Amino acid sequence: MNPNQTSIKSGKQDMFEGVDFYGVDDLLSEEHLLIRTSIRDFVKKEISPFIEDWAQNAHFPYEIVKKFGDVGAFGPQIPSEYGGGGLDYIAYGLIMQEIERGDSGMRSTASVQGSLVMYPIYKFGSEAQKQKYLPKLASGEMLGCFGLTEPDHGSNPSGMTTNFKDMGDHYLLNGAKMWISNSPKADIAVVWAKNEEGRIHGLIVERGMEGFSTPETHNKWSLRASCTGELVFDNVKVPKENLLPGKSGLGAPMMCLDSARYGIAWGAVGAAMDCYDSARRYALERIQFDKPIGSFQLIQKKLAEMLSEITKAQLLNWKLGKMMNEGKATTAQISLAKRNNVAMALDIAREARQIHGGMGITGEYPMMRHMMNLESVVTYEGTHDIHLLILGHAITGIAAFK
Ligand code: TGC
Ligand code: FAD
Repeated sequence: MNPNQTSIKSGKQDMFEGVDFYGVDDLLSEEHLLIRTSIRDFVKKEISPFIEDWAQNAHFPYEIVKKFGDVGAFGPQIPSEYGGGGLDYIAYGLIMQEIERGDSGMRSTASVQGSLVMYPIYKFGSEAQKQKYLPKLASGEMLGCFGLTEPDHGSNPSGMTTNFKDMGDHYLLNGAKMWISNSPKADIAVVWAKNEEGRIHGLIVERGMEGFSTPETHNKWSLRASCTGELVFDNVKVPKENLLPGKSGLGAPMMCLDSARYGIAWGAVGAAMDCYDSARRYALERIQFDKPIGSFQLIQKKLAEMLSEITKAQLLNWKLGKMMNEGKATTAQISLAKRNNVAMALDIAREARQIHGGMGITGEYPMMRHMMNLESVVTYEGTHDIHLLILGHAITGIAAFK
């Protein structure tokens, strides 16, 4: 079945065909192109027809979790022996791009699971932890979340106060995390907390442990199809075998963030392409002053600038993906791409909305939803300004955070 013929977005066909002005596809392998096609088709069938309703109704479609597992969207970069896709970072990026073309909240669900839950268990977990959790997370049988941010410690996670004490046969965990994607529905949480010496460690906390709750955060104007909540730990007894043994210190969660921020750099290009695609079609269809509005220079300027920015971001992602595959990408290089591409996508969403005039504010078109989503994306995983400071640090050798 050709998804172009069947998928309906807000009562309209999802006609998206891709944006590739510079032949960036020539830089991709056959396998990359196949993976992209399969995820693009999945989005047209499983996300586009429903996303406006989910977002308007602030509904997280829990059934998408199993579907993401089936299509290989969870942990594509994790080795296949643990249920992951065993794919490279360019494939991972393409998957995030296509899912975020559908919706940033849907990409959040997938990237948290792959980069912030499966990755730390794979990288820092014991063999028993990997066997216990990774295959179920990969298949979508289990959903996870990642708890770093606290009410009083967002950009400055090293100040966290969530803590655990060694009680001999178990750890006792206390504290709270805030703004946690997937938390209200998650089966497990990878939680970052300080031990009695103030050293940060990762712990796997399971739903059902006494004293552990996950209240939902309501009234968001952004990422409305994704669920967000808190993690509250009130004397939670965590078995000792749930501590991630492989790495401690802030560097451990920061390594997870490198992987997730990389996925966001690709995802943002997906959102930008969706807005550009919609604007280009509308500009050719909408008649004012007896002509398609696409014939006016000011509209052409907007479209030309959008295409220029998308093309630059695609090339940036491809090169960053090569460096990720070689294990050479630095945190600052990832920051540059995350910061640039999310800001670019937000600008394009706003310009594309203008091209649609009044129609642009309705759910008939995707720009307002992308725009509101991107307000979260520009803030989470390090704000726009924090990434600027990470770059400033790399340029000067001087950290200006404090
Ligand atoms: P700083 O002094 O720079 O570093 C402390 C220690 O951490 C090490 N480190 C890294 N190690 C490996 N990889 C990295 N990327 C690392 N970054 C830092 C560093 O070497 C040092 O180690 P050591 O051994 O010397 O102690 O740290 P700082 O306290 O000054 O803070 C700076 C920094 C960069 C952490 C902060 O500016 C920052 O990035 N803040 C942003 C916080 C953030 O991004 N939070 C994200 C929460 S998760 C989330 O948003 C998920 S949304 C998911 C979704 O829905 O898609
Ligand atoms: P603050 O840190 O309070 O920042 C407020 C403002 O001050 C920002 O503009 C910031 O740039 C600026 N600022 C802060 N420090 C400096 C400085 N040194 N110099 C200059 N300016 C500065 N976290 C998780 O752990 N897991 C998740 O799954 C997760 N999901 C999220 C989902 C959503 C929808 C949202 C909105 C957030 C999520 N987060 C998650 C949290 C996110 O990572 C934080 O919101 C983000 O890191 C910023 O922290 P903050 O909101 O506390 O803002």
